[in-house]
Amino acid sequence: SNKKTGLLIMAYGTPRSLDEVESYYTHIRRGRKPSPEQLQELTERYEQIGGISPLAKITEEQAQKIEEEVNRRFSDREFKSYLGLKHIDPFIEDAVHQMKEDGVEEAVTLVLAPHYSTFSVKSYNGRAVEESAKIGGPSFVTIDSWYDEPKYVQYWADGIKQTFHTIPEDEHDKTVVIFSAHSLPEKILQMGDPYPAQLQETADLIAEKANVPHYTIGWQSAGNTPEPWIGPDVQDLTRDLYNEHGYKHFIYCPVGFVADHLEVLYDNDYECKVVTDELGVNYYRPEMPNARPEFIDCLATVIENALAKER
Ligand code: FEC
Repeated sequence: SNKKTGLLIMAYGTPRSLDEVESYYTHIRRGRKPSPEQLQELTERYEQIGGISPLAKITEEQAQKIEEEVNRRFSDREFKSYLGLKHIDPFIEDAVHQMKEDGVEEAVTLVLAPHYSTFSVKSYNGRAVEESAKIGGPSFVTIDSWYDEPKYVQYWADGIKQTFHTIPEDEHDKTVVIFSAHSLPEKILQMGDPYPAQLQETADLIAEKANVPHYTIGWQSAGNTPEPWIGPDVQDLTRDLYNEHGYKHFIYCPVGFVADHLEVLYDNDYECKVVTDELGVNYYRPEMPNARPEFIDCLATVIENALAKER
């Protein structure tokens, strides 16, 4: 019979309603409750993007569709997906318990973020492996990163090409693409974290494929802590690029993320647009991958490659 294989699909997680914002935020802050002002500020950001209800659905849809697609591709395995979230239930640990209950002995881990960092992917995979060791759960084939998967590169290259079609040809040279990912505390640099170099490589690959004349990388959504975070921040970068080069068109590609969530709908579509409006230049942001078929195909390929390496 077919080999039962778990798919541990991990993502950041988002509150499902405004009532859950406080517990979610407390978890992100490693158990420290936010002040009423901080809570208010985050709640207002969610309200600004029209509330939060659709965001959680995207991750669920991604997991469901990945499961369907890998089941189409393998005749000797039967895959079942388990959603494991970093900051809200079902937590990563819950998913590991469910797999054990279901008798899953082998599973593949996939984090819905392309770049590896000790702050992101390492902690997702680490939590899964640790919990499994504690309870005698499944053994894992862990995927560390997929930032250079050709289908991911193609996805963004296509989005950028489509965007360029909406810009007059003689202004392509007045157009810049900003590739970004979530900022992290600067101390990761001293730890030799591969995260910044991986973002640069994603940008180089996409820019080459889409024939982008001008591009650069930037960082977004930095936390509100006293320690320094990796820069330049995308908002400052927008101003600097305008001042130095006089670009008229700014295309934002938040390639460190894969869904329409707060960090994109607010930090790009609202905050960066405030700056482009102020400068009198045009704002563009290609569509996020979400559960689009091309992206599901991309992630199924990432899983297929990881399992092929194990053989
Ligand atoms: O739409 C949503 O509801 C969730 C959007 C969301 C995504 C996301 C992705 C990443 N984060 C990463 C690191 C950090 C670090 C801190 C931090 C704080 C927040 C806060 C919110 C938030 N993050 Fe997030 N992140 C998202 C949302 N993140 C809300 C708290 C308020 C704020 O600071 O804005 C700082 C924690 C601390 O204070 O100690 C560090 C990384 C990613 C990308 C990789 C991944 O998706 O896992 C890295 C989406």
